[in-house]
Amino acid sequence: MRIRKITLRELGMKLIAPFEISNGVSYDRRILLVEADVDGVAGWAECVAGESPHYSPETVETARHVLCDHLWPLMKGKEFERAADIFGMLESVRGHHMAKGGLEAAVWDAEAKQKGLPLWKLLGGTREETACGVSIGIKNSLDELATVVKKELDAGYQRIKIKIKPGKDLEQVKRLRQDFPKIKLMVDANSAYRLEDWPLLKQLDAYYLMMMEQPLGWEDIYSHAELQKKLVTPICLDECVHTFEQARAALALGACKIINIKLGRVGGFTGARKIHDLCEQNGIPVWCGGMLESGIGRAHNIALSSLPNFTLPGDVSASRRYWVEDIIEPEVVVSSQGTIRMPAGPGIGFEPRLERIEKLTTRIENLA
Ligand code: OSB
Ligand code: MG
Repeated sequence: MRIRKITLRELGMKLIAPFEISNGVSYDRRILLVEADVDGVAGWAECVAGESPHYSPETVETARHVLCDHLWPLMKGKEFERAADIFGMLESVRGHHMAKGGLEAAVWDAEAKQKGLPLWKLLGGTREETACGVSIGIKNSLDELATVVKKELDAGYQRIKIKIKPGKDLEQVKRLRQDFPKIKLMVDANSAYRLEDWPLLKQLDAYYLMMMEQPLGWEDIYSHAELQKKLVTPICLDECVHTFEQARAALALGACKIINIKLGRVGGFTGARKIHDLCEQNGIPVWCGGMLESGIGRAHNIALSSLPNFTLPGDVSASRRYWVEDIIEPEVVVSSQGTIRMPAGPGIGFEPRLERIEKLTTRIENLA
């Protein structure tokens, strides 16, 4: 196989509602799509870098630069056997996992299409449907939060994750537990606390949360291990785990009992599968995180979620929670049971809507 050409498109897409997390608010997304021509077959993927470097150091701009000036030169004219080889071919570039993940995932889609297989089957997936949760941003009032939670539960979602930050934490959880004593509930702090805040986080133990996601520093595996010793609530790591080696360190130190796997954060499917397998061998469940993706990135998340150790509901939810109109056909829909079925078609199993994509494109670059 050889990548003949890459088309990078940046799209401007307005979220249906602003999404607030501990370190910023998103209103409009800059969606970076990677289309790879692999021996005449088009593979599509999304680079999930954000507009600003507040979740990870990468941004849409850094990803574009690294894709054009560093990753493409490593791939141009090179023969490879399968998409699984790409991660290794990009190894000389340090970090920049979201840029790498966008490129790698596009080649996976193309390989699956060449073989006439759904991507989830090519990956070795076994789950024919995946359980869905929702991630709910920080709200202005407790009533507003409770109203949104009720709406998502009524839609069928199996678990609720709320974003927290200092001053918007205990009261929020307490209120939801009053209104919804039995639901699967969890919190995500996006690194808003420090180990010294443990007495406050310890109070959350009273509300039998499924897990507490990334409470401490984005690179601070050690402090999570210290915190986990003090808590009954399982810690789930997100920001801290970019590599297999970091996952191994986190498990060895007891820094978490669950890992959220995001394709972009770990550099694509090869990195994701290695972390998935390590967790499976160690009895650590995983689930698929989200990055407010368009339908293209969402489709890849669905395929990833078919792997056997994705035993917990993910942050992969319906297109219409994010967008008035998505850029794939069909859109991602969630059943009233809170599940998404694996698609039957080849590759990602959803068609890019080229006309709509063109309309939303603000910038285009061809690498050949
Ligand atoms: O921490 O999981 C996170 C969105 C942007 C950046 C980080 C995170 C999130 C979400 C949203 O939680 C998940 C989604 O609905 O796509
Ligand atoms: Mg998170």
